Amino acid sequence: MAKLTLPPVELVRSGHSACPGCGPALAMRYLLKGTGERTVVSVPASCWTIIATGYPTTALRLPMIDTPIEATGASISGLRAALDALHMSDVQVVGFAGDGGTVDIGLQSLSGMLERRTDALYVMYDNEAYMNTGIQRSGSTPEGAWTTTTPVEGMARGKGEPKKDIMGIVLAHHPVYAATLNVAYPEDFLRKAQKAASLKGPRFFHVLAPCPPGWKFASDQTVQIGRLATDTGIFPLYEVENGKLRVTRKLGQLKPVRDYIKVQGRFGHLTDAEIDTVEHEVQASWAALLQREARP
Ligand SMILES: Cc1ncc(C[n+]2csc(CCOP(=O)(O)OP(=O)(O)O)c2C)c(N)n1
Ligand SMILES: [Mg+2]
Repeated sequence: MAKLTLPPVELVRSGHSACPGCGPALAMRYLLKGTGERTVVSVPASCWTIIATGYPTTALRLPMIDTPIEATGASISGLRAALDALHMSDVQVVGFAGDGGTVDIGLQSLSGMLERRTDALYVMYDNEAYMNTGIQRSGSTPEGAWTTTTPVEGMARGKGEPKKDIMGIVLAHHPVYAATLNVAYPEDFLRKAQKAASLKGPRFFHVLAPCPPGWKFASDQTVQIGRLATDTGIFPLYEVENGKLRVTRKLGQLKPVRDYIKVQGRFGHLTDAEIDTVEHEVQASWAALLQREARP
């Protein structure tokens, strides 16, 4: 991967109220370095509303609107129309929503924005649960994970359903550009943010953003765990431009998923046999991804 120097501009102020080691805080920071100062951000109810809007202050150095949780897609369509009417088509419109606000509550609104071909970038930062309200499971929580609504006690063994394939859903709408990003790989992150900012039309990011209190790991491990998510094949990094998929972090040999699972308290109850099942599933989906990349 080419080494880029991250632009020094900081559009996220220090002193905000994110937890130590917050993956979503890094996601916003890297994103805005890529989209630049002429950006408007729509943030629905999520951890990021708490991080950004301790009234009367704000953690962002640019305009932000606080959106109902289900309406991010609609709000960025409206912002785009309003800015175009004001002849401000150069302004980047960004929706910055959590996984719950995207794959569950805001899915219809996201679908509408993609289908209308809104010229905007929708970013889903995935901390894999409804974290702001107390670690409830979302459609994006991985199978087997402990959350407060998928407990581990008696017969209960964490979440019983697989993670929703949001990239598959988004790609069915044929966006001009969609990519997976990881806060643990900032150079890849920045390149994709800059690329998205250079394009017109509906664009989508799925960003892995580890959460120390929700995933139950020490706050100095965010980057280490983020890297393992990609290097084990659990969260591969790729981009799809006009239908053509390209893996942006090539991996010769996948690291064992055990290395990722064993360092997080939310998976502490998983047996060796259950981890082996995850390993097989990850290997199959990695092989399918490489096959898809090889298609002309
Ligand atoms: C319609 C509606 N239902 C529920 C809520 C309460 N609520 C506020 S933030 C939040 C959690 C959102 O989870 P996610 O989108 O994953 O963002 P995170 O908190 O993890 O950053 C919920 C359920 C709400 N604001 N509006
Ligand atoms: Mg979340």
